[in-house]
Amino acid sequence: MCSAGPLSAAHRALVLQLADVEAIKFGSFTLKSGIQSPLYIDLRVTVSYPQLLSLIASTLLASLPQSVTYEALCGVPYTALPFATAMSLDTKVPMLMRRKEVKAYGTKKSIEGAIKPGGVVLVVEDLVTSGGSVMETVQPLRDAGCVVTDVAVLLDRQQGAVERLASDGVAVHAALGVCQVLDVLVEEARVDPAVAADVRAFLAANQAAPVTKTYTARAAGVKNSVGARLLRLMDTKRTNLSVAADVTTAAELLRLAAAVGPHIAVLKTHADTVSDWTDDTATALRLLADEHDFLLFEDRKFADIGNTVVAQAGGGLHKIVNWADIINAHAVPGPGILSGLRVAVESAGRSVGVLVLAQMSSAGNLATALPGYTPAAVAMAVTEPDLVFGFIAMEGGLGGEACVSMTPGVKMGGGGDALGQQYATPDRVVGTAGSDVIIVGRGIYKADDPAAAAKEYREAGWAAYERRCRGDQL
Ligand code: S5P
Repeated sequence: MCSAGPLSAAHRALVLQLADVEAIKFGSFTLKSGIQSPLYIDLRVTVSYPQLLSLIASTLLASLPQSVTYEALCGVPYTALPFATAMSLDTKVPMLMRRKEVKAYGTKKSIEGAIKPGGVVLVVEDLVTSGGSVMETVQPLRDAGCVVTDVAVLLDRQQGAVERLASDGVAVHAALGVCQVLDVLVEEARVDPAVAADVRAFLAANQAAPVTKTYTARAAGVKNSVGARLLRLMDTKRTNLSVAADVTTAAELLRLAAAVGPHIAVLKTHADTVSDWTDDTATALRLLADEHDFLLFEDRKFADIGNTVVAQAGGGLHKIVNWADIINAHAVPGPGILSGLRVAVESAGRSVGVLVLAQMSSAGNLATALPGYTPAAVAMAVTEPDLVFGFIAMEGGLGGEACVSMTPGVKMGGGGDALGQQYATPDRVVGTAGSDVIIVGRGIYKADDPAAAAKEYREAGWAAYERRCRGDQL
């Protein structure tokens, strides 16, 4: 992993300047995955240092082999946008720009700029770990008709991105590898050799192991019995589809559940949108769940203090923990919410699993926008593995392979709605972002034939999972 050649003077100067502005730090940091890392790299700060930006641009350009030619540059948002801009100003090569949030109105374009179909685009990225974020820019460029075969990267964490992007037909040209950075900082007495050794050991032990294992292989490590059952059920039934049954009457709900039942692993309900909900609705849903072998997930999104959620989960009109297999909770109230849900679950005397909302799909949501939110939510969740088995999240891998990621905002063709929903395709969610379960609402229940639509989503989600297991696309 740490084999790399000696660096030029410009590369060495770049390393020292990155350390000067604290873009590279040593200590103990909680990563988004919940893992403690002795190394923290945050290159966003570079935007405030124009001299450094221009050194980054010239070093990125100098690190490209002569054979790499391109007609446009496209930075991966956001950190690499100024890098691509500086490279464009240096070379006079035009830029394209990818939107992170696709507009729900107007043109719905995800790539802005003067796109030339068949034009070769060089993607620019600040940091690669698994390569997932690079593919989130490569894929829309390819969808728009551009040819993308190369990415210029400032820093490679050397945790597997090169191999994985190669399997997607993208060659990585990194100006710096993390091991070279460590070498320079030790030689210049900026970092203690013992700290550098720690970081090397950490990197070796944490090779971005994209969860390429099968669901069943992961089930044994899942302490919550519902989570383990879900993983096994998905492999047995060959489906990673959850239908969001957002209908408004009990009759519609039961009709939809019966129609999609053979294709799904999970039926997700919003009981409080059903105008005529009774205990009989829950009983009928349970019968259908048992008949077709799927789990019931009541998406109540608890968000209150422990004492209140005990009553909300156990009582009221819906008595959720009496019939749901899966419930979910926001992390905002702190660990007390999990303690409250535990009380409600234990008094119901049934097996129930909890998902923590670590990220959301809606534009501008604070869970995704605030840098520390997702790691804090993951850290809270992983302390109670017998109760919490995973996350509502836009990506997989949060909390490690013993956690399940379920992702809403899924629709063939992507796009969004007028109220902030942002969609990704099943392939992107399971294949590129590494999530485990796709949650599809309107794409299925609004279709003319919901059963046929469910079959189509099931096949797309499953094909992406099979490719992921083979390591074809990550
Ligand atoms: O961040 C989220 C979390 C959830 S659970 N974004 C979401 O859209 N959801 C739910 O997923 C939402 O409440 C709805 O039930 C479903 C998405 O429905 P669709 O019609 O947009 O596919």
